[in-house]
Amino acid sequence: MELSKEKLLEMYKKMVTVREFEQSLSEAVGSGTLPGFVHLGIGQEAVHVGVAYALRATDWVTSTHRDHGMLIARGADIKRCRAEIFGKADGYCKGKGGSMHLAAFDKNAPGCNGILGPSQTINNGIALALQRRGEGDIAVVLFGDGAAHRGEFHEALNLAACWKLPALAICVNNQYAISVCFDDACSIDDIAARASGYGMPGLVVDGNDVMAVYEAVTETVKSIREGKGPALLELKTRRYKGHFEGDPQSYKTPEEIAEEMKHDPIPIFAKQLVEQEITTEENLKAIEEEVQKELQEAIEFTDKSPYPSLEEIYTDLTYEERRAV
Ligand SMILES: Cc1ncc(C[n+]2csc(CCOP(=O)(O)OP(=O)(O)O)c2C)c(N)n1
Ligand SMILES: [Mg+2]
Repeated sequence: MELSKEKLLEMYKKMVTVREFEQSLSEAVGSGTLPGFVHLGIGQEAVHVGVAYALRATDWVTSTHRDHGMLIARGADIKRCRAEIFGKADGYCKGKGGSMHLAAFDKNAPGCNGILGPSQTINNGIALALQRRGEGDIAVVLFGDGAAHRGEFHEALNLAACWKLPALAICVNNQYAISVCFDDACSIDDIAARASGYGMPGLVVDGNDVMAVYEAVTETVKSIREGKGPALLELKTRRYKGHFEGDPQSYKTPEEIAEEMKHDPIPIFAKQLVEQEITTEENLKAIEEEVQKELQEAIEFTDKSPYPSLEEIYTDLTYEERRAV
């Protein structure tokens, strides 16, 4: 592992933060304090953290309904993320975006997206702007295996390839689109194979191994920054919770769920860190306790924050206003 010890432990802390943040949302849905649809990324932390740490602060990331973790991994304030998801005035979007449209412009993260597909074409727009600026920054989009079957996927890859945009498309293949299993919805094994149809590199990566994700994204980004054009990565992972919080996943067998849990990215990374003598189990425990403290602060911050006033309905409607939030 060529990253410094501090960076590696920071990555571990981020993975645990994302997990615990999402877990606390699950509990809030269960107790009835968080209404509405929430899609949790529990099980996909290696994707969020591996991608985030391979990028630089001036790059951009757009994402999906399951990507609170992407923003947190990128450094977004968990207090403002949680407040946003609860519809509170101190949230990143003043409580008007919610879980599915959580955005953190201070982290070049223009948002999760509740509609499948458009983030891929939106990402091309960002990539075009970055290409014109000419500072070597890139635009990254995350989308699911289900979204990879929509028209926008093909349109976006084709245009990005024709214009050699500095764009990285990342398919987070968790094997399900709601209750539809990947094998029933796709005639090939890997979404990454579609890259050749657009004349760009396509790579399959173990999305449960944070270092594998980090390394693959780092290498790919290097080539994109050199002006070699866009690329497609497919990160194979699993989601441990249902499609939305409350979905009992009756479309998965208990054996399948047990098998998924064997590839939990957090214990995998913890084992790597201890076996390579980067840290000790006690240190990892201390990090986990720190996360619990920070999460508690985010919960208190959210509880104290008011709901937005009615007049707020008419503000932040233009792009310029949204950017200023
Ligand atoms: C255009 C559009 N069609 C349908 C939906 C309803 N929908 C929400 S999530 C989802 C499945 C998404 O699957 P995938 O892309 O694999 O992402 P995952 O939920 O697995 O992260 C669907 C069909 C939607 N949000 N937008
Ligand atoms: Mg999926």
